[in-house]
Amino acid sequence: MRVILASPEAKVWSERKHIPLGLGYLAAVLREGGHEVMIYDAAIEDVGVDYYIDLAEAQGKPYGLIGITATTPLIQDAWEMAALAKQRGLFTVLGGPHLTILPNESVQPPHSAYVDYIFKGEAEYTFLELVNRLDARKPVELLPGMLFRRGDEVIASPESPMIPDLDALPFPAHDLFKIDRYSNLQPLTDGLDRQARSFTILTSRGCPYKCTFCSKPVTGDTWRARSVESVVQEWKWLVNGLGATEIGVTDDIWNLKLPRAKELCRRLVEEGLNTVPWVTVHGMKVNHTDLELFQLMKAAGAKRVGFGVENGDETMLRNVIRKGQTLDQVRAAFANAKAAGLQTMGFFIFGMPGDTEETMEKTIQLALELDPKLANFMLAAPFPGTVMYDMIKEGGQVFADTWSDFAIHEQKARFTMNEGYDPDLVIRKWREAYRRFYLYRPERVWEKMMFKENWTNLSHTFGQIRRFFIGNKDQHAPKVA
Ligand code: B12
Ligand code: SF4
Repeated sequence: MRVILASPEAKVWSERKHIPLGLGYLAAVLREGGHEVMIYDAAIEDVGVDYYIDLAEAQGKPYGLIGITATTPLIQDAWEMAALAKQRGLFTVLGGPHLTILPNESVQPPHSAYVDYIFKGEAEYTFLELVNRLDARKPVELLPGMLFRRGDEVIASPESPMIPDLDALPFPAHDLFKIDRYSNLQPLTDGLDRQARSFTILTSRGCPYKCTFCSKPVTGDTWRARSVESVVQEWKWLVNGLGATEIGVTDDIWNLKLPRAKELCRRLVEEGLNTVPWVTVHGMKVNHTDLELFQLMKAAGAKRVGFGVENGDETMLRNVIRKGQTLDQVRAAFANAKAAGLQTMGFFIFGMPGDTEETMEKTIQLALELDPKLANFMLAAPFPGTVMYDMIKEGGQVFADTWSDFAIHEQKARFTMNEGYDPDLVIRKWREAYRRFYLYRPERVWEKMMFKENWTNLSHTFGQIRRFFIGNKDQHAPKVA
C-alpha cells in the first residue's frame, strides 16, 4: 500500500525544525514490510498534504492511508489533516503522545467522522500489522494499543505497547526526510551552522525519573537502551551515507548508564566519527555525569551539552519538581562540562505551582551564576497526564481553552493556583530572566552583536526581541472569577 506519514506544523516553534523521528521509525518498518512510504512534515513543506494526495491520484498511484502524529498542542491540526485526507478517500490513522494520553477523544464525534484508527504507545509493529491487513483487504481486528469505532461501539485495547528490543528495529528511514529543509538543531543559539544537514538519533527510549511537569505518555517511566554497536552503525550511516554535518542526540536521558555513555564516545572516536559535531538536544541529567564523560564527549566530537536545571531553589527542586538532583550536582556538571571545553546550555522553568518571587529570583541568580552559553527560560505548561496537571486541577485553575494553548513557547500564563501564586508575576519574572541574562550584561550583548545571523535576518532578530524582552499586550493572565 502507498502510505503518507504526516506531521502537522508546530506553529509555535517555528525556530526549530527537526526531523520527526517517530515517523522515521514507522516508515522504516512499513518499508521493510513492502509498503511504499512518503513522509510529509508540514513544518518544512510549502504545500499542503492534499497537494501530494491529489498528485498521486492524478498519476494513477493513489495513497491508500495517511498516518498522522500529534503532540498535545498539535492535535487540532492533526484532526484537520485527517478530515482533509478522509475527504479524498484515504484511511486515516492517528498516533503519538497526545493519542496515547487521550485516545478516546479522537474516536468520538465529530472526530470519528474522519479518524478511522488510533494507536497508543510505540506502534511500529502494530501499525504495520494494520496496514498489512488493510492492504490485503482482510477484516480489521483489534491490535494491542489500538482503538476504533464500529458503528456506535468503540473497540479499544487497554494496552500501550513498548518495543522491548530496540536493536531489533530497523534504523529510522532517515533517507526519506528532505533534510536540506530542516534548520539546524539549535538555531536559537549562536555558533552552530544554520545550513547544517542535521539529523537526530535516539540511543535509548524513556526515562525513569518522575519530574512533575514532564509528559511521557509513550514511554512512561521505563528506560530501554540500544546497544552501543547499533547506535554506532546508525551514526556511521548518517555521517558516511547521508552526509550529516550535525547530529543531535534526542534521548530523554542518554547518559543514564555512565559506562555505556562513555563506551559510545570511545567507539565514535575509534570509528573516526568524531569529525561531525553533535549536541545533546534536550539535555542530559546532571547527576549521571563526571569529568571523564565530558572529556570523552569532547573527544568524540560533541560541541554543546544541555542540562535541565529547572529551578534555583532546592526545596522547589526536591518537593515540587521532584527532579531527583541537587543544586550542587547542577554546579558540578556545568563546571565539568566547561572544563572539558564543551559549550553549555541550561533549561529553566518559571511558574511551577509554589514558585514565588523569591524562588524565581533564585532561578535567575542561578542562571547568572552558571552562565551557560545559552539559557532557555520556559513557562511551565500543565500537560494532561502529568503530576503538575493534577496539582493544578486540585488547587488551582487551568486557563487553556484549546489544546493548542498548551504549547510551551506560546508565552502566556496557562494556569493559576488558588493560593500564593501570581501568573502575571510569573510572566514578569520570566521576561526579567531573559533581560538580565542577555540584555543587561555587556559581554552577552556584544556576543549577540557579533553573531552575523542577527544582522542578516533582521525581521527574525526583531521578532526575538519583541518575544523575549518586550512581549504582547494580551499576555496577561485571564481574571479568575
Ligand atoms: C525531538 C522532540 C522535539 C523536536 C522535534 C519534534 C518532531 N519534529 O517530531 C522539537 C524540538 C521540534 C519538538 C517540539 C515540540 N515538542 Co517535542 N519532543 C521531542 C522528543 C524529545 C523526542 C521525540 C521523538 O523523536 N521520540 C521518539 C519516537 C520514536 O517516539 P514518538 O515520536 O513518540 O513516536 C512513537 C509513538 O508515539 C508512535 N507514534 C507517533 N506518531 C505516530 C503516528 C501514527 C500514525 C502511529 C500509528 C503511531 C505514532 O509510534 C512511534 C514509534 O514508536 C520528545 C520526548 C520523547 N521522548 O518522545 C518530546 C515531546 C514529544 N515533545 C513535546 C512537546 C510538548 C513539544 C512541543 C509541543 C513544544 C512546544 N513548542 O510547545 C513542540 C511541538 C512540535 C511537534 N512537532 O510536535 C512533548 C509532548 C507531550 C504531549 N503531551 O504531547 C514531549 C513528549 C516531551 C515531554 N516529555 O514533555 N520536540
Ligand atoms: S524532565 Fe527529563 S529527567 Fe525529568 S522525567 Fe522528563 S525526561 Fe526524565
